[in-house]
Amino acid sequence: ASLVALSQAMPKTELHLHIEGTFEPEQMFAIAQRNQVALKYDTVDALKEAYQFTNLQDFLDLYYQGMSVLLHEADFYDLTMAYLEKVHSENVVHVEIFFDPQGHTERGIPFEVQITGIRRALEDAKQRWGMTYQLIMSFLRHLSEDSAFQTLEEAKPFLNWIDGVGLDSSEVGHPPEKFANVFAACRDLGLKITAHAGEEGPPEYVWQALDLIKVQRIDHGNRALEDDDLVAEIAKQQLTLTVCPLSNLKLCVVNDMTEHPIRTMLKLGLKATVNSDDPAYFGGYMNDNYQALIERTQISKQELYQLACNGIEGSWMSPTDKQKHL
Ligand code: ES4
Ligand code: ZN
Repeated sequence: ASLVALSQAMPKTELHLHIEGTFEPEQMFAIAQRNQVALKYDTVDALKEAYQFTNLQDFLDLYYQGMSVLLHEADFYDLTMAYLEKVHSENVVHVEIFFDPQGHTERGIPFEVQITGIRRALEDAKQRWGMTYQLIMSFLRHLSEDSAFQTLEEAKPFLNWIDGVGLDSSEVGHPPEKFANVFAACRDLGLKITAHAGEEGPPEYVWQALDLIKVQRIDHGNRALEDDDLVAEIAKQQLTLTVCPLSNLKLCVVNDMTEHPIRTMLKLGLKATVNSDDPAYFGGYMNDNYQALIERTQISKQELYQLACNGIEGSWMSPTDKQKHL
């Protein structure tokens, strides 16, 4: 069979996925209409034409605009269910989903509305298909640590539903050290910890994620490769990197897919995985990310298998779920 067919057939995990980044333009217009809110673009095509980014911030500006039409529990349910149906069809058996509570509470949408809708879809997918999941709330790093603490307070009634905490949004100028105290509080509550690091930010930010945030994995991590000691430390700790090939291309973290460092990461002994990040904005879901690597790099069958295995091993699923999927 072709490598593409093989990659499509493999059972896969998604460990780096922002649920608000799965908002397809068609669904965005439908929900905007039923909520009677206006979008800045007149048509689906006009919106899609705006999806040309030169850096992370270009994208984030549109991402926050898009999510602003989400008002009700049913909106969060519909968004999440559309994503889960899509990746179920791609043989994704386990998902770890980020949501950005502050992107919604700042607009007056209660934490409870968000998490109830997202979780109901995840539970339905589990019932229907045996899909397993973890739910990760992410702090917006362009906001203050106080705002993150406030969000943690709002999350407390729902801690049974929250598996981990992440750190996302505009990286440069907002190093992990800014959030050292709130992540210490999260660790004390028994939450698992991850952070975006080394997407646009320097190796120093990845060091801070390790040493100050004490991450259990790293989201992206591309720029860690600039520092040999850092590579050695990530390998020593066996930290998983949740790498996002199409995201890296769209946000110009790499200039061309042929230059994507994911195979280098594997050769250096790093536990790289393939993920889609914000698939509605970056031109593809899980299988598209594998296909891009297959078509544009010299990736082997062995490496594809390694990436999928790293996804199972690096996931936060329970040992029982791991048994089930192996
Ligand atoms: C994100 Cl690609 C990426 N990087 C940082 N923060 C994000 N939030 C949503 N997608
Ligand atoms: Zn991300």
